[in-house]
Amino acid sequence: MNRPTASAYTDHFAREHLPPQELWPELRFDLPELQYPPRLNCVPQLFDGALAAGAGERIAIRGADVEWTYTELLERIDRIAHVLRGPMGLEAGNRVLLRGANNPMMAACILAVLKAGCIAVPTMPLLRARELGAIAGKAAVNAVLCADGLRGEMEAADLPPGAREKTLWFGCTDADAAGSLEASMAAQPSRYEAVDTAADDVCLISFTSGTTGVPKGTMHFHRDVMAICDCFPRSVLASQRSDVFIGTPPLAFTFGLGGLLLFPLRVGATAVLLEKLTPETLLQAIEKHRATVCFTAPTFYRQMAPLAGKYDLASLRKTVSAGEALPLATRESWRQATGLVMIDGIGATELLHIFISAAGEQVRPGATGKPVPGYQACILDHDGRPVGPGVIGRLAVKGPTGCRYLADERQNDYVLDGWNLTGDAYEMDADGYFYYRSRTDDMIISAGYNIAGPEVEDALLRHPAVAECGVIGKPDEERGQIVEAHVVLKPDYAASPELAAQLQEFVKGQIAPYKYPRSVRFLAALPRTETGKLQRFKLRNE
Ligand code: 3UK
Repeated sequence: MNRPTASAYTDHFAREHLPPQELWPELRFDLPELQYPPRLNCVPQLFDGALAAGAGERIAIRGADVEWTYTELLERIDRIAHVLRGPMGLEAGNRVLLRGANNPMMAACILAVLKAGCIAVPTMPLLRARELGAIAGKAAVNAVLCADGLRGEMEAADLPPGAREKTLWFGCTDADAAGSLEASMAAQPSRYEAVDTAADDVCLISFTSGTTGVPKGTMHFHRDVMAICDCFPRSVLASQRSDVFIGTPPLAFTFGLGGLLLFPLRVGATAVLLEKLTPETLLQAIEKHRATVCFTAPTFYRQMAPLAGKYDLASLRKTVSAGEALPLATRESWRQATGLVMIDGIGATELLHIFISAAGEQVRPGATGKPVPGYQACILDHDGRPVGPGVIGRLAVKGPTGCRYLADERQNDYVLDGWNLTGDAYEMDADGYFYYRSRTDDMIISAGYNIAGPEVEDALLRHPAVAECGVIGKPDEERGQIVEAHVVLKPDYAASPELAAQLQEFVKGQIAPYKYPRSVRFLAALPRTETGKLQRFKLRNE
């Protein structure tokens, strides 16, 4: 399966910029459902199941003010594909930068790019011109499809030659405006035959949300898109046609792309795509759309828990938390508020989606779970040797998807002996459950003790005054590092040295006293990425 098949592309940029094969992780296709044919375009494949089962008239996507059936979504995708390969003049293998919030048109654009044999480069709505320019340059994009409302930063970004002329805008208030995608679509046929791509033709270049450093582009094949749909959602989530998916992660983040678009389509379910959700409006939307499956980050669940009682959430069956470690305190408050056992799952842009998780009776509180069927995981020590239960080490994973950076030296750091090293410090128990401890780089070493920041955070989160917190190691002459807590208080509490002392005492009562935060700082908000990740380096650099 590792040997490339004949590409459908005439523009060979992607294959030419894959890392050399010997630097790839080992790819494993250990389940019957992972045996894909050598030629595969993921878009018709995604729709196949739904349409064969007569789902054409079922609702595929709902936005704030539109709803499309499967047939209507397909027609949009096909018209956009014609625009790309017709009037825009793109060739197979070209890269298309996509920029939009979570809404039905953004979804249709992404799928159209893949169906047309081009490569999608989705970007997050909050990115600025400089960041967009860096991504556009690195992926050498040939064209742009951008939401009209996000025009400003896009127009200010540097683009490779030719891409500016091949830019179309969607969602313009005046549908006949110059450069309107919808206007171009109207003049195109409603049926498009998918380009017959190789299963291992690159279809997606996803840039890591990265909490530090220059963004890395991860390259994924048509086959990989199918593989993520056939792993986690099948075995752990057990999604079905009657499901209504909702949540917050951007479609430009693979957590959102899978959870809010690919997974629902694969089973003929409904995807609800909404922009600018807050904990309160997400709860409202769950009630309104009778959502059954929710995807969001731990902090969202933590903020939704105290509000949940105000809404009718009876439709909700499964809630998935990913992107960051799920504190046990958050798992518990969510359970108390809703009766639901949270599905925690660790995923990574490099592996496209979730690879360790557990649901229902399989959940072991405090653990992320076990490898999702199709994936294997183990813990490696400093020298790359596997360690047994009870020892903290480096998480190593392999399965049908894996890391292939676009022209990036850091490929050497992510792959070791065929394993993907995610950069997380984990520990396994005797039953094969995996426990997150911290990011490898974030382990705090204080006076010779190893302290995992998230454990201290979990303790602090149990105090009634604490809304959110981030714990880091602060350089200290005597101890090397000391534990420092950055705390956001709930609205009714005021920062004071007394409260700081109370929090310190509180932590000492919850976990081994040497782990308590010797320094406590109060902040109005924590620095986070658009994907909901705490930016610890910003706390460290303050
Ligand atoms: C951290 C977690 C503990 C972990 C992602 C689901 O987050 C995603 O991708 P990114 O590339 O970040 C990967 C890193 O995030 N992480 C994610 N989930 C968990 N840590 N518990 C978790 N449940 O450090 C990992 O290495 O932004 C998540 C699906 C797709 C994704 N891309």
